[in-house]
Amino acid sequence: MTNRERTSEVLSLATLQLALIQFHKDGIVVLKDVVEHASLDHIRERMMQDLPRNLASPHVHYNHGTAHRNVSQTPPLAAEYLHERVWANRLVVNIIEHIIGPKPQLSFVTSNLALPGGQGRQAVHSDYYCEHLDFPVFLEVCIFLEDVDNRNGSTEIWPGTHRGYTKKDHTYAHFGWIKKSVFSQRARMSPPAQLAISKGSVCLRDLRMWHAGMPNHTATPRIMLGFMFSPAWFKSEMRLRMPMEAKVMLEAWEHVDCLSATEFVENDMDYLEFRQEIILTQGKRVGEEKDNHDHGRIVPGKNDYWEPPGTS
Ligand SMILES: O=C(O)CCC(=O)C(=O)O
Repeated sequence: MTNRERTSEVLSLATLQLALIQFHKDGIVVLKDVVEHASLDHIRERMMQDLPRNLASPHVHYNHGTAHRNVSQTPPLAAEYLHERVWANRLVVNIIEHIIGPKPQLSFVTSNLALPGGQGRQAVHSDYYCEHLDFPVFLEVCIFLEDVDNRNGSTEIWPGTHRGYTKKDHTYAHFGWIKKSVFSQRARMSPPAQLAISKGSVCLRDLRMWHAGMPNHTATPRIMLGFMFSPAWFKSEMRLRMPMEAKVMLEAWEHVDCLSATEFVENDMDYLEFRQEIILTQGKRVGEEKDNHDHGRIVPGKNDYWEPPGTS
């Protein structure tokens, strides 16, 4: 990518082609240096202030067991924190539009904090836990608020696993942990990796792609924001909740649809207590088939992740 593309926020045809080929091949593409650090630091500072209250809440949500210390936290939703290059980066949206069509709908916002001192790691899983179509539908924009690599919990990714796998490959009915026999066979062909990703980069991934949260061996929390987009025609059943003061800003982002899946709240909104439900199915009764988010209680064991031959 060139600096000219970064400044104009328009991708050249050559970059767009490269990004799309990469995305369709691996299920993930990374755009380097497309968000200014000041915006990331602004959000990070607030999230670090919010962290003690999130951890103290009776509703705190740990992913894949409490001991691993991977916790979800709603990022600040007040208007001053809605930096466009984070929430609706035009370069990334340009790629998204060529994958799932114009004006993609935003219907889910979250973050994962890999906290220091965690034990173990996450199970290899796909976030698309239910039956799904055989082409890209939900895309997640992941933004780390700091440099990441294998020391501080860069996510383990399994390139190419967005294609060819379905719910039959999952261990449990309502969340997408992958069966040992299936990921072992895949690893022989194409093992996973933990990428080194610099601050300011944006990852775009197909929600079907397998991945896993990894331990943070440093003393500083690693924060990854996640924004889920889906095609306008799909009509996601998830609902965002945002303070009314954010509406003008979201309306101004005409390149994305941040409105049709959003309920605006008039009074003071405690965004930290807004813990969004993941619903990726369509037309089903809520609760019929969904990620029950009970990962906090089920701890991944040795059968839930891959280790290179000769380890342990
Ligand atoms: O925090 C991460 O790196 C990944 C988290 C994740 O995949 C999850 O909680 O489902």
